Amino acid sequence: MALDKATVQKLAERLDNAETQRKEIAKITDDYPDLDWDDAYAIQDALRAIKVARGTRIAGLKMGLTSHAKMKQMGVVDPVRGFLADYGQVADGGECDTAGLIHPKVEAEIAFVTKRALSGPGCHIGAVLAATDFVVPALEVIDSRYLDFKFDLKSVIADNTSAARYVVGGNASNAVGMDLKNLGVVTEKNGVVVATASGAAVLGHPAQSVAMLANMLGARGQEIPAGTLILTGGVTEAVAVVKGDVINVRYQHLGSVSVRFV
Ligand code: 0L1
Ligand code: MG
Repeated sequence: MALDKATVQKLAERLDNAETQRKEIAKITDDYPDLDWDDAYAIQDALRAIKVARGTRIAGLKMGLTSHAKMKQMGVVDPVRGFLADYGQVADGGECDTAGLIHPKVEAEIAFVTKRALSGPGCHIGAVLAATDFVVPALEVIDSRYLDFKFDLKSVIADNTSAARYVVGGNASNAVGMDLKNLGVVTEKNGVVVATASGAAVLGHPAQSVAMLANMLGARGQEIPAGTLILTGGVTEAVAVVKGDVINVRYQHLGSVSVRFV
């Protein structure tokens, strides 16, 4: 690690303040260009600890930048992982208050819920499908705390991968027997189709994203616990939204999820 504990804590507090005060900040690597991967995840862990100490419950885990469309959009080359906070939940068909966000964007995601713990290294799609309780349609509202939504990979890891809000649909389906790779996804904004993709956009198969998460955690001696909700990453590039927009995402076989921005 390039950073000491006090600096990690200071940067986590800076990011937490940016989120709670809805203020864009310069990306962390502007001030700390030597930040390494361990530092980036240590800042994310410290950010999580700050929130938990304040009473936040961790509601799930997420993978980000798992599709080529997203990687290209953000100019990065590797997937990242983060956590979902309880206060980020928005009901399906509900309202998302833009007053609490800086520059929100929406991405359609396929979510998994585990029934058994998953650990790496060596976790693969087969192990993920065997340990999956069900899959559900979801969408994530991401909101970078960085100026103009611009960052590098290490800065965005520290910023909990831009996690902000999420909507999970209630139509649970068995992953076994479901062709998740060829499952079509259509995102509509204000009734107009703005993005389309299939499940394969996420690392070839969305279960591969869960396997990658288990392997990333396994490298740090951690696992995905049973009963964990996991967002596997946007299947398409993210769509910018403002107050008044309505997003509806339709998933072949899985149902749909929607949210209105107010
Ligand atoms: O969930 C995501 O794919 C977001 C990862 C972080 C990059 C971004 O903010 O687009
Ligand atoms: Mg996402």
